[in-house]
Amino acid sequence: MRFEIFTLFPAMFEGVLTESILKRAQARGLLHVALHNIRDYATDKHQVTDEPPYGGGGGMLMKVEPIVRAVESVLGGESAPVILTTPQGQRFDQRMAADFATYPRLAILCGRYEGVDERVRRLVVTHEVSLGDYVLTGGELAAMVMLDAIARHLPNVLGNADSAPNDSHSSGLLEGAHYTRPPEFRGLRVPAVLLEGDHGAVARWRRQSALRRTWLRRPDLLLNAALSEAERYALGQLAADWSRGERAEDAD
Ligand code: 6GU
Repeated sequence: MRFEIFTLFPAMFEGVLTESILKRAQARGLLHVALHNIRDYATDKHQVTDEPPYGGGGGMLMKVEPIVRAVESVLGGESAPVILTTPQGQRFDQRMAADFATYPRLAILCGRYEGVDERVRRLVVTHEVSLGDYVLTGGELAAMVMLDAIARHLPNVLGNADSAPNDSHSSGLLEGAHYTRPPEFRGLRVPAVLLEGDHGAVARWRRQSALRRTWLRRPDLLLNAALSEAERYALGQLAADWSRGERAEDAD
């Protein structure tokens, strides 16, 4: 998959792209990231990319011409989603990350200042995406978050082929508790079932742990999770224990 990132600050991406999983994915040819400096597409001799808004009001806006030139010359008429990062966009989530991962090519336009000239939206933007209800100084961090979350859905990017479907949110639930060696630390023991090698029992325990954790931390997710009858019953038991004062431990 190829990402075309349009930004005024390409150097911000360096660390993210040159370490760990994203570095390896690029080295293996699974992921290509091209950084395009919008300033290079400005037409005037001072390479101006921002201006105060018509009508006043303070702040600066990103100008329309450099952005449209940049996007049109890089995409060259090929159709690809062009995502504008903006706090006014649709909220980014795991489903959106998986959907975007199905495209061979994706452009991300990093908004800055008070935003972009409205004509940028009309002319080149296909999707507007926000990370959440807070304001960042610019869209670069948001673009890196999206790039990372999308890239880990690409085939072979993650080491273990089945780790993405088990992630928090992929199943509609949070992930449950995990343990590694040693079996006991400062009196805290790893649940016995995990040490006994019964894979079926381990899978049931994990699902139960995920359900419990989701119920405690993000009960809103349970409304849309695909649950079996037995799981709905188990949740009812959790709720009944809770109301009797037998509080389920979060870290089991
Ligand atoms: Cl995508 N951009 C900016 N500037 N702020 C944000 C955001 C995006 N998502 C949350 N806050």
